[in-house]
Amino acid sequence: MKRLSASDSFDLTVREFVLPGDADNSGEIDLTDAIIVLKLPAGIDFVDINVGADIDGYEQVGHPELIYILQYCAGLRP
Ligand SMILES: [Ca+2]
Repeated sequence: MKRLSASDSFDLTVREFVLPGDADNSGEIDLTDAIIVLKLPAGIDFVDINVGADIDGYEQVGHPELIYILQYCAGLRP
């Protein structure tokens, strides 16, 4: 095993925790997130949307996220 010294360098990837469904990155899932997602197909931009709100891995926020958010708010999701 190689010992590290002060002159060694290495790459470090830091991943920010994101809450799926949290469209406004407020730290919780609520109806505000649903409203934000509803605005997108209506053509109303929300510039600060949290792309980490994606729940299905398609790196987009849309209907699947809206359904997830509404189910979460209704207590149907843990
Ligand atoms: Ca939120």
